[in-house]
Amino acid sequence: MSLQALIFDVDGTIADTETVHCEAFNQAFRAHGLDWHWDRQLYGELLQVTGGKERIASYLERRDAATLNDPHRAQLIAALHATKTTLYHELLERAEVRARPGVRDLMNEALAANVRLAIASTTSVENIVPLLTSSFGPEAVHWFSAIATGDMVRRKKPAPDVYQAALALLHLDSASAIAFEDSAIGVQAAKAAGLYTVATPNPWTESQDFSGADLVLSSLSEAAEPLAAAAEPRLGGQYLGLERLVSLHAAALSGGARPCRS
Ligand code: XBP
Ligand code: MG
Repeated sequence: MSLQALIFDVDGTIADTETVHCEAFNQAFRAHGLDWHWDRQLYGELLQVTGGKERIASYLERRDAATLNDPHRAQLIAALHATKTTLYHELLERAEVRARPGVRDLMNEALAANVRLAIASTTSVENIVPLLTSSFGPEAVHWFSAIATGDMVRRKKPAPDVYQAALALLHLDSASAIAFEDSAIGVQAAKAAGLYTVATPNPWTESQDFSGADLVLSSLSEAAEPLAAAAEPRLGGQYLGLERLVSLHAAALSGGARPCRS
């Protein structure tokens, strides 16, 4: 079974967008006259809850469990999240959010080798398009054969739903694709979908448990920069690149990894 597609998580994997999301949440709270403030430590904890609305709901419950009975709770969460999403777009427009090291190189290699690109993200398409534009330019959204998002599926990560949706859109089974994730929750989702999974932790997630991933790297690294041998002893200081990925993926499959169809 040859490698047919690379499926990328978005937030934290393609670019460090969680810093921007966190700022957008805090600006939205202020815009609604709330004295809430998510500092770095609190947001790092709240990131264990995937989905912006679910994250706000989780915070509300932490503050006051009684709000669970508030009849206006859903309306408040929806209003806050809508404001946050608008502010997130404004922040993306004002400041270019650079892609993480090596992401663009690997995407270019894949496209040149007719390996398709896809996205499996908890966030929404309305957030993904401006992020791709900010990081890669307006043409980037056309690089992707499939974009599966949290609002398209019943269960968000760590459930496998969004990766299964991406595989279904690609008409592939899990043995033909590789997933790229930045968080332990995302690795759980990709592995539950049966995918070979490369983890590239970032400052928001580096303390999490990545033991479930097939490969853990500090970043995908630029093609010219060999990865530090310590990052992945099996690579022996080689940089990743598509060819190395294909051989690692094939070795994992021949080792008995069981594909599963979505
Ligand atoms: C990360 C998430 C998202 C973002 C916020 O998504 O969990 O909820 O933090 O975006 P990914 P929304 O799967 O790409 O890592 O507010 O639109 O949910
Ligand atoms: Mg992520």
